[in-house]
Amino acid sequence: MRVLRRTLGTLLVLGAAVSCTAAHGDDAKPGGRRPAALAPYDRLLPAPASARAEGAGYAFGAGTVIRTGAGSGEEVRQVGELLAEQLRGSSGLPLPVVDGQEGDGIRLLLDEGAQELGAEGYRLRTTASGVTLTARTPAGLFRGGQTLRQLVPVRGTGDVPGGTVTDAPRFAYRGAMVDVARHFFPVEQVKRYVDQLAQYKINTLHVHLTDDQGWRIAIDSWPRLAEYGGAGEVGGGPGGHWTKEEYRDLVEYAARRYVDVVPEIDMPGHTNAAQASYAELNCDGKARERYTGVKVGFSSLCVGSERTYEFVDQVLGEIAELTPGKYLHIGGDEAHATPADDYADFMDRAQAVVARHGKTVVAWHQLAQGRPAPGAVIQYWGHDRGPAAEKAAVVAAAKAGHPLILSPADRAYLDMKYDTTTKPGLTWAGYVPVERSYSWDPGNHLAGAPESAVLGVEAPLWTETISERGDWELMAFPRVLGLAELGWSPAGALDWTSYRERLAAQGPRLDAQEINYHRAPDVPWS
Ligand code: TNX
Repeated sequence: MRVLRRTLGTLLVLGAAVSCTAAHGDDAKPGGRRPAALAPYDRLLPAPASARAEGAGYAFGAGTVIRTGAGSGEEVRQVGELLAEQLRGSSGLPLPVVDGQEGDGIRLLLDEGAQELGAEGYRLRTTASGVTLTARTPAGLFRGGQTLRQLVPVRGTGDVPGGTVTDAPRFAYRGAMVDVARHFFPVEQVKRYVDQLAQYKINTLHVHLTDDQGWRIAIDSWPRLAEYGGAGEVGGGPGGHWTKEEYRDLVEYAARRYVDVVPEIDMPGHTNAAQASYAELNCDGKARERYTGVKVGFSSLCVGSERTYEFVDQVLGEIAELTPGKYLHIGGDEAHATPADDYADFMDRAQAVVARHGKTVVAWHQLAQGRPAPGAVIQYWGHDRGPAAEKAAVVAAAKAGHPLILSPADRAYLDMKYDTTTKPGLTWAGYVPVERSYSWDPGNHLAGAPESAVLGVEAPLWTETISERGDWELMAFPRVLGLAELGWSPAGALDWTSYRERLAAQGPRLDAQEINYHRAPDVPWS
């Protein structure tokens, strides 16, 4: 990847310089200048590693077909079908998917020898005869297809301008998290989010499936978890849970979009819903009441009881069985009701269970103050004013070889209010306007942690104050697009002045998709 970055760097101006066509007109409007319309290759979001407009364009219209190479296999065909479906939605064109590369149109070409493109990179070349997408993997073709969607008109048909994009991600892990425990949401809503995210090249969906207020996934060996522990939520609503069928369907839906689902079972704290479902999970043998408030840190599994570890093993076993991806998130945050020694002992055993089920542990950064197992991934959710000791432990873990996922709460937390006027949301990490959520570099954010330890970024959406889709989207959009760019684009492309104009250019696309986004005053929406 580094080699590619260097190669691409010499090939062309990186994103920051790409917006050279953006004249900064002075026709002022509140909150910013109105940007002149950006040319298509200048407004891509996330900014690609390199993009150059040149030569004649391709007329995307009634005659356009999508060509998947004969013999390139079923998966490429599926990528072609999905791209066709997406482009039909905006253009109304028929866009048949056909075999064979000969002829005009949109061509999907698998080139396994294109090492420089890596696991998700692609090249997109537009000439008068069509658009050719080349990648080493089907995932790369899918990512390139999402770029193409930004080069065609938001609605209808028109020219794709001539040019070349050569692109690959800076970080392997580009995630978003949803908390379906504080408020329950059906799988359909999560699928909608997957579509919204995948178009900006996010490749991981972390689902926070359990917490004090609800257990949202069916577990065959412990059925009351979902049946009883899932039947409630913050504020006293009915809650709900996903069946295994629904969960598998979500995993497959996401996989078709090259989005990996990472399930989280939060332990040993945040477990009241489980402790309400089964008396035997409590040290005093008494089932807890279900909880509909928003406090944290009051619950704990019974660390000294062997029954607890049977529970952990059976639950994680069933979750591992539902998970094709390699990561399993075991929480580990805010276990204030678990003494520190017990916490470390519990996490040792929970991590061993994950390994036994063939998965790699992800945990919130409190694990760094316990004993992270070799290879365990640490998810940092601290903030600028957070305790130095916590940061030091995370930095030490990074230096010892633990990969980091960065979700700094005062930048990446989508449940923080934008400003004083935001209705939903919390403020414990401060207000997070769009500029603040974008303006940091994951490569050097945590002083002392080497960039090589950074696996990527993730934007969590906690739902204590969010119970419907409109608020979910309002909090996520547009900030999650900035996180997508921080995860994908080269460091040299990260620039607020350029970004805000490219973000503004996404407005009509978000409108067309009926996404309820925050019209942030720091962005010059047209
Ligand atoms: C902290 S982030 C939590 C969550 C809350 C969130 C609200 C983390 C690992 N723990 O339990 O929902 O703050 O912003």
